[in-house]
Amino acid sequence: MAKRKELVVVKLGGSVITLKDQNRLEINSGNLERLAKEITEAWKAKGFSLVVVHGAGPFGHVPAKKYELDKGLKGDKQVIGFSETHASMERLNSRVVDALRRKGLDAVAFQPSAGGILRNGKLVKFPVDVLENMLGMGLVPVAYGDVLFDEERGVSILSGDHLVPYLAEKLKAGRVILVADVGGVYNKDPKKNMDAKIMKELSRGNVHEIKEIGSSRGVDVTGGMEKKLEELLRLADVGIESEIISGLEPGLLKRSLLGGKGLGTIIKKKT
Ligand code: ATP
Ligand code: IP8
Repeated sequence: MAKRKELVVVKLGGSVITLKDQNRLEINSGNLERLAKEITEAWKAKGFSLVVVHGAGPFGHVPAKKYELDKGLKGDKQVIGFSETHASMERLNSRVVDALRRKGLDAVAFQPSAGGILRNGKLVKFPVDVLENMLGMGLVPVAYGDVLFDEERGVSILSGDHLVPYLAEKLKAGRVILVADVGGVYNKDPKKNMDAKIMKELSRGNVHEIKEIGSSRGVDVTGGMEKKLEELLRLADVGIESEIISGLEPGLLKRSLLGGKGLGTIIKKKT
């Protein structure tokens, strides 16, 4: 099998590809189509290996909250909720896969709950060997935040923000890019504070300069921007840098995929 090229892991945030802010169970098809086009154009121009992970927006966060899936298995309610939440995420996933395939990428749906296991919300098992084989063939696996079996809690939510650094580390990614509905991490929530300032670089050395960090306006059971940053700081600890950029600004993801840096917030190891 052909040796794979440098791996890029991209997360398409639920805040960009759905109407998360408005809590409406709808896809932002304008954003999704544009980002799918940018990804495909960059992939054709540069020829990297690629794993796409997407977030949930209301497709996952709303049913997960309704059935309290983030609180573990307590009864039949969570079993119904598991099925309902996963089905909703599959609907979103098939739209993402379709968008990428229509643009010309050989994208393939990758269901995290089929092979992943959590322990207290952290991945302890994931079929990375299957992903390796797919990447070796030139396929583009498209995974997502999902409901998983949890060895301690019965069920838990796997956030795309946890899956991205896990895969980046296991598959030794060269680049990790996350798109959100904001330009990066700010010192305060930019949606609530007009004077919020972007942090161009973040590490454990200056993270204390952030005055306010939280979630989006929409329902969110996985901790929003705060959890995202926590996960990416952990990834930086093992030497893998990442960048959060805006998915709303046309062309930015393509530039980033083509090697552009400093387009949002870089999360790196403390020097
Ligand atoms: P999903 O989890 O559905 O994939 P996402 O990863 O795209 O969503 P969120 O987790 O909703 O994105 O995080 C983005 C939101 O974080 C923004 O809409 C913004 O309002 C909010 N936020 C809160 N504090 C900050 C901050 N200090 N800097 C940047 N964004 C912040
Ligand atoms: O939006 C959450 O994934 P995220 C997944 O990447 C579910 O945090 C099912 C809520």
